Amino acid sequence: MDNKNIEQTFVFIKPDALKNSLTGYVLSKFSEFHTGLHFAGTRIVHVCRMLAEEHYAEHKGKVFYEPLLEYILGNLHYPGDPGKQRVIAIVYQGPNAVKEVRRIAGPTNPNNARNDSPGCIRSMGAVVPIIDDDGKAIGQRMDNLIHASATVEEAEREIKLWFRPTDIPPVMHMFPTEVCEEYYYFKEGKLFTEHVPGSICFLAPGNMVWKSDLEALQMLNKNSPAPCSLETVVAKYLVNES
Ligand code: IDP
Ligand code: MG
Repeated sequence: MDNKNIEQTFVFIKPDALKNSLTGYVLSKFSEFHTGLHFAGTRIVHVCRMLAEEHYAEHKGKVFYEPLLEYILGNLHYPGDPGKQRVIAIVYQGPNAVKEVRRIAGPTNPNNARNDSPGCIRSMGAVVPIIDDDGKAIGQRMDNLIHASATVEEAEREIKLWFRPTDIPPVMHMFPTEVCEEYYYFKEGKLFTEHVPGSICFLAPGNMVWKSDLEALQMLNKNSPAPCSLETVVAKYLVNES
């Protein structure tokens, strides 16, 4: 078998696609028959604000940031219906997975997608005006049906942000893992290695963890500069916990 350039990439099916019953269409476009890619992991995720903020950290401060979070949290497509507020998170694996998935997803802006790449998934999306309290249009939201990692580095960050190692079969792991030897607790943005009232234990001895997460936790615990935020490590362990 030709193992050249086997990659993993990260996709999630956004609330607008779920609302419009486009899940089957998306999965079909990415099927192994069409792309040569296979599933390495899937999770139904009721997205919490911490995860959404970490995922879209690069857009913080932009006019579309808050509407984007509301969109991904499912508040716009399933208002008042938390039981339906979810996305389908997927890891795809195979040759040139990142580029292949981006090609089929198409351009970020659905209008550009329709013009430049008819037939791509995002050509079925919508551009929606963002209206302020006075009814004035102050920007646009791009409801583009799916997320897809743009680079190999982004894919690694996002897979580790959304998935625990145990969500992916060990034979499909592409990033090093380790067994945790300590307890780690989280409360109000702070890390603890012993239980404090109101804290949540997110890792315990014997849990399998991404090696890079464990290294980050060890640095954060010593108050040394870490390669990622505490929330980046914690968010995936709290997915669907409450
Ligand atoms: P991508 O999803 O194609 O990688 P990014 O620039 O990473 O595009 O942006 C993440 C998401 O944020 C987009 O999918 C889209 O929903 C939203 N977004 C990005 N740029 C804009 C913009 O200029 N206006 C409104 N929404 C945007
Ligand atoms: Mg992106």
